[in-house]
Amino acid sequence: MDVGKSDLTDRLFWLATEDEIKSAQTTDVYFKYTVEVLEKEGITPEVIMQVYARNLPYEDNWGVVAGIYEVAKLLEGLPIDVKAMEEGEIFQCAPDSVIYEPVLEIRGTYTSFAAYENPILGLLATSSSVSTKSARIKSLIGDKVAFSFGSRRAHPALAPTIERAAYIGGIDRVSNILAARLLGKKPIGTMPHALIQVIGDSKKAWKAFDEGLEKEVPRIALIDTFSDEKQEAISALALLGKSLDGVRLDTPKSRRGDLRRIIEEVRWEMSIRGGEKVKIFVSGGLDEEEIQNVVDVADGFGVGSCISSPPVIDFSAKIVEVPGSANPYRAKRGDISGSKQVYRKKGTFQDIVRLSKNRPPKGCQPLLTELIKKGKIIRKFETVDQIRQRVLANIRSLASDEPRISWDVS
Ligand code: PCP
Repeated sequence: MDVGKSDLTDRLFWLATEDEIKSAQTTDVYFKYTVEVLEKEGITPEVIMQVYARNLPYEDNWGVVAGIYEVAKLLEGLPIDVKAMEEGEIFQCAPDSVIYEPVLEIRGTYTSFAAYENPILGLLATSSSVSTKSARIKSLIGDKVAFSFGSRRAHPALAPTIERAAYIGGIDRVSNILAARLLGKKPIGTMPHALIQVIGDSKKAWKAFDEGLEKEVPRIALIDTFSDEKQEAISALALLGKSLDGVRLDTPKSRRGDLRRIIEEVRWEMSIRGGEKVKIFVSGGLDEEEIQNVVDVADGFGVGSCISSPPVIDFSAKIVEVPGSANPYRAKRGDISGSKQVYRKKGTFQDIVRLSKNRPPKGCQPLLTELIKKGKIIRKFETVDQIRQRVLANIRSLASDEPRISWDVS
């Protein structure tokens, strides 16, 4: 019986290399079977495949698609044409309808890209799930700040992907050093409990932090390690005075009680002592609900697992058309045939889905545009800041413009 391997010899971690990803070695074996059978049968038609999510793990029916640029690099060089939404675009689902919004479309000989279905979906699901959760959090907090602290909750190889997706989804700053470097940003951090535990005294730790680090590092004192947040906040203010930029409450669940009231106490006690400008950051197991509960009394949020291990957006990749064949429309049960385009009425989130070959509706713009032509990437990638600004603008508009999908076959 195959007892499997205890460890690896050609690499340190159980991770795919870039070359293995690029050559679709991470695919599922049934795609290998499929290509083998089709090639032996000489059945190698051109097909149109579309990638879409039939539903979202949220009440709201909108998501932020991300990972498109990585998919472009994955597919570059294959003899295919690809259309896609822009990185960071808002896409919609209609869970009570058969319609969906494709975020990507591939056209080419099926056997030439069949094996890539896995990595395409993996790249889109990972980044879109993080970007969508990040956008939801940012839409909750408005102009307040949210920091991504969650890279520690995922495999370290994914840190750059996760933090990029969080940033373009609207999160203000990331804590992961490598990810921040690749983003061209400065990482954000406060202080861990370990610093205070090793020194053994909160005040000594805050003082050492203030005296030991360059001035650009924000002086945000962690105030929940050994004693009550209110007392520690008063002590931190008394000790650091004007150099105290903020305090962070990471109150453990066993002491949390009413986090909102604790924050208000800290706000009151610091403000009556001249610390009204000291920011209050909260962290520790934050999710949308807990952020919602304290969004008006806290100034900033450190969010980890909620961003780095979000509910997954379940993208599917399905053949919707075999153009030029006797029966081109062959959607599987539960789906609808034909290459579709998503048209968005300018300045709104009113979308119309139509067959790509049908005439576009007036006053709308198509969301699926050319990404790859004959294997060559023809889209100019935007910077992460350009993408993020567009997502933030969309988040603001979504607050007032109810997104809607309609479809017709005209
Ligand atoms: C880290 C940091 C934040 C946590 C992670 C954010 O704390 O202080 O509180 O991640 P989360 O949103 O998933 O909780 P930990 O490393 O968990 O250390 P501790 O258990 O002392 O909070």
